[in-house]
Amino acid sequence: MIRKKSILRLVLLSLLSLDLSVGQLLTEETCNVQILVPGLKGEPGEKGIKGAPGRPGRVGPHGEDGHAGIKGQKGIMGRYGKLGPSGIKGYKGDVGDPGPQGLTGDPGVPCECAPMRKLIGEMDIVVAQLSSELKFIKNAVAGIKETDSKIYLMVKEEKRYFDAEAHCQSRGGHLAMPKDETANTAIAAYITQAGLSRVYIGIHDLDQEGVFTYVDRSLVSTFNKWRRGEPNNAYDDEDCAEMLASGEWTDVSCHPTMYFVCEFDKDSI
Ligand SMILES: [Ca+2]
Ligand SMILES: [Ca+2]
Repeated sequence: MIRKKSILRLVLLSLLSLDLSVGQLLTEETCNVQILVPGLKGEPGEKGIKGAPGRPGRVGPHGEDGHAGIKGQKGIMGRYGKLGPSGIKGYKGDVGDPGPQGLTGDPGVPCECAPMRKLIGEMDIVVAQLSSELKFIKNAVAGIKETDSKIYLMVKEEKRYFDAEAHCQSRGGHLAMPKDETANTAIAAYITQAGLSRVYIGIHDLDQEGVFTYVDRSLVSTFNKWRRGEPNNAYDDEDCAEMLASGEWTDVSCHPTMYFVCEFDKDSI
């Protein structure tokens, strides 16, 4: 009986203690909810295994230009190229030395020389006639012009004014001095027939600007053929004169070279 009571007491005490423990636990749980405290730092973990290779990175910026490389060695000679075009024909060479004398030929056959001589004589006459006619034609083409008192000669050599006058004087004349309509017309026709457009004539104002004289120093007074607007002493440098194919005169510079016409007095020839 006593033993049963003891057991019951123990049970009751256990229940009481259990109840008391639950009450304490609830009280403690209430406190734990309101106050959170971090735990202590854990121990370091073990080293992980090596990861898989990463993705390729982005393309980097353009690098700097490299330095020139070292010159390579000379290559082997290439194949011959195609034949080029023919060059310009060279100059004719000097005449070579005379060769050795040839062998003596066979004797000739005797001929009737008289007819041959006659034929050669006749040919000489024809050649002489042709030469005479050729001279006449030359004179007619290159020829001279003349008036009653003057002979005019076209000189187809380009010269400056002073050289032209010197050329005429060296032949006993002067540059042409058209002092009347007849002379002027003859010279103008000469220019036209020669296929030229202008020639120097013997008129200038070298002694006094604006006062034109012929090369024999006689004054250009009553007769003149100045073109309209001439003489104008253009660029302050026109002291000589030319005649155009139309027969008109213009004052021009003395420096350019051109053809010219000389005149000669018939009386002095
Ligand atoms: Ca002048
Ligand atoms: Ca002029």
